[in-house]
Amino acid sequence: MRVTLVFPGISETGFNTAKAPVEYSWMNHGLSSLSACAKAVGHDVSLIDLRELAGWDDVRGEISRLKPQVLGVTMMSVDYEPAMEAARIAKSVDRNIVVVAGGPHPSILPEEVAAGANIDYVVVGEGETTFLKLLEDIENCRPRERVITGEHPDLDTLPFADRELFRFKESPIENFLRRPFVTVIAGRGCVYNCSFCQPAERKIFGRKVRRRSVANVIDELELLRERYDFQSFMFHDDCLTEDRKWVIRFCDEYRRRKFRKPFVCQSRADIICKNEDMVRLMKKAGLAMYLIGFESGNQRVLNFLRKGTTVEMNYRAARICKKHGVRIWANYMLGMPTETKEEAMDTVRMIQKIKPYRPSPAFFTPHPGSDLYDYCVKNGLSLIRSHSDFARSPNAPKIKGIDYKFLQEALVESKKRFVSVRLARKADFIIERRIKHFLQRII
Ligand code: B12
Repeated sequence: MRVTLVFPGISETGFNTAKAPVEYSWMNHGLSSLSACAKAVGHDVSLIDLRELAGWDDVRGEISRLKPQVLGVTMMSVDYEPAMEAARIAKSVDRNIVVVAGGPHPSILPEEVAAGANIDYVVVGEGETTFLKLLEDIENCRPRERVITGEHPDLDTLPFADRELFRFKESPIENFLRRPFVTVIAGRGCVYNCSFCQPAERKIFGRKVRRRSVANVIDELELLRERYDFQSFMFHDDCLTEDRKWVIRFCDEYRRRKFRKPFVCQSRADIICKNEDMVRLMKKAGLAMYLIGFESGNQRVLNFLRKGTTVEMNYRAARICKKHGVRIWANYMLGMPTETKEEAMDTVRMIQKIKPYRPSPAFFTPHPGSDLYDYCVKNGLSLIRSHSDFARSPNAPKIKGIDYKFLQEALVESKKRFVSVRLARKADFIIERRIKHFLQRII
C-alpha cells in the first residue's frame, strides 16, 4: 500500500524550521520505526515532515502528489492542532484516504483524537505490530474497531529505524559534539513515577521497561558508523542509566568494538550518587554529558513532584560529574503548583552553585497524561487554552497563582552566570513580550 507518515512537530517553531533550535532537526523515532517495519513487508512509505514545508498549501500539494492510501499521523499533545489539520487536508484531497493517528497524545487521550471527524483509526501505545496488522486489514477491507490497543513488540526483532525517511541531518545537542550526530533509542518505558510525567509513559509503553540487547544496539551503531561515519550521538532513553548491568555491558562492548566517539544521555541524581564507578566507566567509554532532571532545589517541591531524589543528591551528583569531567545539562522547573517564591529561589541558588555546562529551565507545564495535569485540572489551575500551550518552554504562563513576572526574573537570575548580560536582557525582553501577549489573549 502507499503509506504516507506525517510528522507535525511545528507547534513551537512553525513551518520552515531551518532556523529553529537544534533539537527540532531530530528525526522522529516512532515514525522511523513504523516506516522500517512497513517497508520490510513491502509497503511504499513516504513522509510529510511539516518542518520542511512552507505552509498548508504545501501540505495539500504533497498529499496530492504522493496519493497515499493510508496517512499515518503521529502527535504529542502540543502538536494536536497541526496533526488534525493535516488529517483534515488529506480528507479534503481524497475522502478515501484512511487516516490513522498514533503517538503520545492519542495513547493518552484516545477519545479526544477518535472524536475527530477526519480520523479513521487511533492506535493506543506502540505501533509496529499493530500498524502492520491494520494495514493488512485495510488492504483486505476487513473492518476494525476505531480505537486499537497496540501490542508491545520484542524490540530486538524490529528492523533498525528507517533513518532515510527524514531527509535532513540531525544537529548535535551541543556545539562541542561533532557532526555527523545521530540519535539512538535503546529501550522504552520508565520505572520512575514523577508526577509531572507519569502515568503517560506507562500508557504508551506499559509498566515494564524493555531494553534492546547490547548486541542489537551496538549492531545499529556499527551500521551508523558505516553509513554516516557518525562523530557523536545521543541516547533518547528516559533513563538509560537505570539498568547498571546493561550500561556496563554496553560500555565494555562499545570499547571492544573500537568505538571512540562521544555520546550523551539522560540520568538522575540518585543513580549518579549510587553508581560513581559506573559514571567513571561511562566517561572512559565516551560519555561527554549527562542530561539530569534536577527539577528543584527545594525538598518539599521534589517530594511533591515524586522525583525520588533529594536536594543533597543533586549537589553530590553534580560534584561527581565534575570530578569525572562529565558535562552537566541541568533540567529544572519553576512555577510548580504550590511552589512559593522562596522555594523557586532555592532552585535558582542550586543552579548557581552547581554551575552546569547548560542550564535548561522550563516553566512547569501540565502535560496530559500526568498526575500533575489532573491535579491542575481538578483544582482549576490550568491556564492552557490550546494544545500548542503545552510547550514547556518558558514563554507563557501555564497555571494560576504563579507570579510569572517574578519567575521570569528568577529564570534570568538562574542563568546569569552563563549568558552575557546583553543576551540575558534580550531573553528577558522576549519572555516579557510573550507573557504580555499571552495574558492579553486569555483575559
Ligand atoms: C526524543 C523526545 C523529544 C524530541 C523529539 C524529536 C523528534 N523529532 O521526534 C524533542 C527533544 C524535540 C522533544 C520535544 C518535546 N517533547 Co518530547 N520526548 C522525547 C522522548 C524522550 C523520546 C521520543 C521517542 O522517540 N520515543 C520512542 C518512540 C519509538 O516512541 P513514540 O514516538 O511514542 O512512537 C511509538 C508509539 O507512540 C506509536 N506511534 C507513534 N506515532 C504513531 C503514528 C501512527 C500512525 C501509529 C499507528 C503509531 C504511532 O508507535 C511508535 C513505535 O512503537 C519522549 C519520551 C519517550 N520515552 O518516548 C518524550 C515525549 C514524547 N516528549 C514530550 C513532551 C511534552 C515534549 C515537549 C512538548 C516538551 C517541550 N519542550 O515543551 C516538546 C514538543 C516538541 C514538539 N513537537 O514541538 C512528552 C509527550 C507527552 C504528551 N502528552 O504529548 C514525552 C512522552 C515525555 C514525557 N513523558 O513527558 N521530545
